[in-house]
Amino acid sequence: MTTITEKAKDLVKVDKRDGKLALAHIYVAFIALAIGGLCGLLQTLVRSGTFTLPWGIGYYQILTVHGVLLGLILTTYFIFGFQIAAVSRTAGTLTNIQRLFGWIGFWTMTIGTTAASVMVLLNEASVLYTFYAPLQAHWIFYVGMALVVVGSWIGGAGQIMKYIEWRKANPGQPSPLLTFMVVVNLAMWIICSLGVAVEVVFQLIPWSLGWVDEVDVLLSRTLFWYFGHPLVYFWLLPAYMVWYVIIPKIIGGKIFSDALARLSFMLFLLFSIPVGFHHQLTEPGISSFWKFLQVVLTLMVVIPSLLTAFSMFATFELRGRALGGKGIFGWLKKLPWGDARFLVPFIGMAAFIPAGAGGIINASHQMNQVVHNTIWVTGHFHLTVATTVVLTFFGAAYWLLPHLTGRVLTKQMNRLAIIQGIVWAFGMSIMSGAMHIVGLFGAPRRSDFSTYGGSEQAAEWIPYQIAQAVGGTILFIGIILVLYIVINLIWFAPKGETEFPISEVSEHAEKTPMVLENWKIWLTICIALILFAYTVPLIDMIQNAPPGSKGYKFW
Ligand code: HAS
Repeated sequence: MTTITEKAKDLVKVDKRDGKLALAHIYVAFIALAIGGLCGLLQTLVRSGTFTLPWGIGYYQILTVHGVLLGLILTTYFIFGFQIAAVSRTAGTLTNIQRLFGWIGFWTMTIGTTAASVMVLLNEASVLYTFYAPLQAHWIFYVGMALVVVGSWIGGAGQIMKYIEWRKANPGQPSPLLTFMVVVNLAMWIICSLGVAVEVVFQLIPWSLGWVDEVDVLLSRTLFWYFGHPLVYFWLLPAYMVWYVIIPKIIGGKIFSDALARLSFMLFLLFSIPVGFHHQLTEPGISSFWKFLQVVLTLMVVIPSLLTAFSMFATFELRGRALGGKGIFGWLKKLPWGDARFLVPFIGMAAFIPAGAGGIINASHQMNQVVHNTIWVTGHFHLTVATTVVLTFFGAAYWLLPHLTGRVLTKQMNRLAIIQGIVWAFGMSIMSGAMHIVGLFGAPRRSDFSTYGGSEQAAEWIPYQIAQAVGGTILFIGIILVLYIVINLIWFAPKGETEFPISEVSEHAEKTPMVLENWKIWLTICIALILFAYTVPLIDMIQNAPPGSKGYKFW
């Protein structure tokens, strides 16, 4: 009897109308993967020194397409698709108004994405994904990016409204864990994206339209990184949602601790925003005290990741031992290695161990002098976002897509997905490994192939750049494989029922204290920390502003 009830519970379906909204986002994400991934392959080929782009296409043009489509569009759209499905599955079907917000957000973001992408493709905005001033893009590019942010606010509001509705209907009870996590991620996103919105609307758009001649470069970068670092956690937290809530169910275990999961998310809300200066450690104009303070806060934001690592190890070990695993590592053998829904995200987790260590190196003020603006940093973010996060998203797509399309992942597709994960890990180890090593030899990031006037040092970098092209080519095979699986799951896989796995919390876990859901406390601390870390340096930057810069277009 219990089993039948359990089974029925497992097959709670996301409402079809919500599923359609989620799918619309996920389709755009995978289109971005196809185009952005192709540009990535071309970049590594160009940098190997053996390939020239045809038809006058510029290196920085494809680098911008790659960064914008993969770093900003693939991530944001997949996250929104996943979050909509997650809220609908755990807090209940969206109301018509909430869904309408979702659709308005989707179309606003999509109009913005199209406008920005067209300008990049026309070579009017080869400013890379950080769109650093004084490089100046066409104003339509900036308006497009602003629409993506505004659209995400509107779509996000729909998800938050569902959470508020749930809390009102269930006073005194902790909200469903997955919905709670979605709301933390959105709160962080909304607070941080205010920074980039101010930069784009008040600095970059008037400057690119010629209404003002000059831009304050330091201020614009500071506003960007106020947004840019929490942005990376906006990518990471949905991966953590999958690790905390979905993976335990897939392996047949339970969530180690609901309270610990919520605490770790709240710590991300507190510490992921007041840390942007760790991207500006080499910039003049910010005093070393404020840099030091933000470095300390950066090391605080490592703590919730360490909590997550602990929690995941505990979940795996408990399950492995329950299945009879003995000895120090015997439990590892008992995990379901043949299940792509587990293995692919697991590869992402394993990659996060060296990736996170690299992040701590970056954040350490002195060591940052060695790696800043070298291709080491590119190696770092290909391990974090392009492996840990993206492989978790792929692993999630292998059950989410068939759940939403009413199909099943066949044995053959599961096998192919496992091959895909292994191909990705192999290609990324070569590419990101070469980037890390040659970065330590001083090879710059954000740069086209050059022998730097026949310099001996630059000649030493070339073998590593060839290794990056080999790794990049293998990764591109990985992209073709994932796109093949995704197309199969959307249109061709056999019809059937696929579970949206949601784990239960372990019966040994402590009760979740309601203080973890007291937004007044957490938002107050969050805003206090931001004000503490940014007020004085921002006043200083504005009062003692260096001369502004005119716009440059080097392409
Ligand atoms: Fe970073 C630059 C510091 C995490 C992304 N980062 C970047 C850029 C990107 C990026 C895109 O302080 C480049 C921006 C640009 O274009 O200029 N980063 C950190 C730190 C962390 C960190 C301290 N970064 C991320 C994540 C990203 C990301 C996550 C994307 C998703 N990063 C920096 C700094 C820079 C930087 C400087 C500027 C560099 C410069 O000079 O320009 C931390 O959050 C990392 C903490 C993580 C850990 C790992 C915990 C491990 C876990 C896995 C457990 C595994 C299990 C599996 C359970 C401490 C949770 C079991 C495994 C078995 C093998 C059994």
